[in-house]
Amino acid sequence: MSTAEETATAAASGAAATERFHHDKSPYEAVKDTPKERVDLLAREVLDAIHRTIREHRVTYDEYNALKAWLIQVGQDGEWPLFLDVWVEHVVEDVATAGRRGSKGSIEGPYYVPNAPERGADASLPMRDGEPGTPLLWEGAITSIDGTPLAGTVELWQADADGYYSQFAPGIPEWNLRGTFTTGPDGKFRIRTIQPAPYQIPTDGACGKLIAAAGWHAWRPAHLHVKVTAPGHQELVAQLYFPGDPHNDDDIASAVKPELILAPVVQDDGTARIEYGFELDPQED
Ligand code: MBD
Ligand code: FE
Repeated sequence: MSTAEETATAAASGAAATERFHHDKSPYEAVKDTPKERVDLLAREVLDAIHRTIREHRVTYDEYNALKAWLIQVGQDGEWPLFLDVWVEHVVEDVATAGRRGSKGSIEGPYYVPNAPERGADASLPMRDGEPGTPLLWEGAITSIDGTPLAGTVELWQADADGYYSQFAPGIPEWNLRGTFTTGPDGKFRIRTIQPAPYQIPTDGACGKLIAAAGWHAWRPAHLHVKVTAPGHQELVAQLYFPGDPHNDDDIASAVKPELILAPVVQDDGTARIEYGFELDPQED
């Protein structure tokens, strides 16, 4: 990639997302005691589903070879995190949170980075001078499902008004529009940021190739990502959306739920004010 023009490319954001995933603790650690029987069952059922599709639709050698080339390209472009989080994670999230009584969650996606700068309970997200976009003022609180306020953290990350995430697109300051807000015993937070724009996943890589070949679209509605924690409570990962977004009903990542749509009120100074809090489920054990 030319540093002179600093173009956002699928391969560059894919490489960053893949590297980020490998920086977390080994994903194998948590499943190291999985019995062979379960691995056998899951692997066999997935393969059976592929075999069934091939037989039912008489998949040809040309199609098989195109698939093989495409799967190789997904890896070369670093787009496995993108592919899996867009087309698979929402079902994993549904299953994982089915028993929750508190706030609804949604998928994390490929662009979370831990340890974003600490901002306190009442502050702005880190942003550039004159960061484009409608100013947002967001007030809320972290509580337990019985209403008890919780001292905890809200990590917030979002795309800018052009749909780009810091750390994954070039030319954006590190930690731009990423922050950690820590609440006191009253659980309350007040965050200033800007309204993100609808977001198109990269179209110039392997995922974009699938989207074009299938006649799909690449859009996600505008969204704010959050990860909320408090001692003794289950971590909540969610995304919040804006009413009237044309892609709330056809998010490519299938990650919108009605409970996650905000109700902003535009004030005289043009700031959109939102109230939205989080109810966390107590830890299970
Ligand atoms: C995103 O910004 C996102 O949130 C998801 C889930 C997938 C791709 C890009
Ligand atoms: Fe996102």
